[in-house]
Amino acid sequence: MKLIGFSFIDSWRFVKFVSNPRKRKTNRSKQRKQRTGINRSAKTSLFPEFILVLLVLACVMLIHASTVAAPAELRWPQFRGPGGSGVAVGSDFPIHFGAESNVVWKTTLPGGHSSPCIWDSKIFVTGLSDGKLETLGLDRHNGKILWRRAVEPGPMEKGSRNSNPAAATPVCDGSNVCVYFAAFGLISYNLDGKEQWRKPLPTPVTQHGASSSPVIAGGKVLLACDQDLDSYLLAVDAATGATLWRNERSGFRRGFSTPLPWPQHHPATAIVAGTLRLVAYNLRDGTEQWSVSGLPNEMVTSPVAGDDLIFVAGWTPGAGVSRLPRVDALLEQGDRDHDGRLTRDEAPAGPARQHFLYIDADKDGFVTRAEWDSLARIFEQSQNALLAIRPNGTGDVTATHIAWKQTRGLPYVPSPLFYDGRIYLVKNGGLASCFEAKTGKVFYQEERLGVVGDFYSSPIAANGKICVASQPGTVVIYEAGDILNVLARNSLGEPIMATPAIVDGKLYVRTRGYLYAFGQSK
Ligand SMILES: [Ca+2]
Ligand SMILES: [Ca+2]
Repeated sequence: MKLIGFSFIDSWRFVKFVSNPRKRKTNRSKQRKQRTGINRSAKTSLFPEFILVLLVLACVMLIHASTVAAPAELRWPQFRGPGGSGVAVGSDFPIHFGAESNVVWKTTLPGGHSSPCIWDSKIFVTGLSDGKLETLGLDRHNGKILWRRAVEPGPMEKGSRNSNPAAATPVCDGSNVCVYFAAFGLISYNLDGKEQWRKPLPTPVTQHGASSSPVIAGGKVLLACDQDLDSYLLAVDAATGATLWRNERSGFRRGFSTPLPWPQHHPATAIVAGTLRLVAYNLRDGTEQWSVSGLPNEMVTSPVAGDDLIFVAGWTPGAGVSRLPRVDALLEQGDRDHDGRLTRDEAPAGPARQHFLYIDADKDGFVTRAEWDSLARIFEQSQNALLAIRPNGTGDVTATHIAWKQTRGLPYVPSPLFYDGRIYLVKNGGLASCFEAKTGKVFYQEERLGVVGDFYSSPIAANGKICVASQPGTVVIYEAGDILNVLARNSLGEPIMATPAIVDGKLYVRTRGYLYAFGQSK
């Protein structure tokens, strides 16, 4: 007690002493006068006060420097960067580069389709290596792998030749690097690779793997898990992994779209595109706030925001199958063992055979009447469209909140890009389109980028330029604006599935085997 009392009083006296230099000065002057008999000038007596101000300022600056966030230009924190926009803040990227030119560094990575997630001086990616699902942390300046952590997968999701179990892009909020593997669930590491929590989740029931990436909004990790059975949207506490709410998305089949927190700076909703509908969920409790119909049976692209509108573009070959035959006619034709359901062998040629795995929602090898009718209803309503939506209202706002709609130039996998008042689309075959964001006015539609092949990565932009990579491995750079003007076609000689990232004047591109950092050579 005595010690505590002494310390407190002593500290208090010290604070009083420091915070009252005039009194201190007076005391010192008195002492000096007593000692020497000389009264010093006011000018020199101000000196200690000046030093004190400097010291206080230095302390304030030190505290400021240690707590203030690094600039937004150094962050590309999730799938398609800041707010999922695909637009780099205050940065640029090189126009010309290749496997041997303008390479700042190049690092060998395990296979994976996840995009680089960047937080200041670190890059995070995932991959599949020796049957394990890995998360890697790299030094952004030199590409050196700083850490890698692996988890053992559960049952792998049913894939296609173009899928990979490490497809979801990590998300980072400065404290968490949160990754999702469909064959495992969610895991959070700190930025140095220390595991903070894990939340195993059942492997989704789907056909082409899973690819929706987690996002973080308001301290919540959001994961859209649309599958052929029991789709849901999940919110967990970013700090602990504890489930906060889970919304069952009945009526939604397989989907690959990443949620869009909205509004961007203070999100109140999570906007999720899925089968036939786009829905805004209240972030607080996961309840449905508003929705718009008019989308295809399956959504692969993710919505984006700009000019106070939400843009969503969906195209599937399924929307071309406007009607499935009546199930009674099919059973009469194919159900040889008269058990009231169809095996794949029994399914008559045509849509029943072609879409068998899709229609067989629970993947038990039989198409039942209920399964058939459910997907037939979805196919009947399926529409390929680019919609611009006013993001407010309550309930079904389809009739009142669609600002405009377009139906040509629609992409299958690449998400739309909103950039500087325009919407850009890129579809397979290298066909680019551009619309005025506010009105839907066409600037150009299905014009050739001069690069063939499919496109899996989404367009991104910075400093008046757009960048998009073809699946066979050519990165196209073109000017943002009303007229298509291709600036460069850079072949990297390897397939590209991931969307590149732009940070600090560099372009980070993941190919099949490598992560490249491209920059202007000095
Ligand atoms: Ca049968
Ligand atoms: Ca079945």
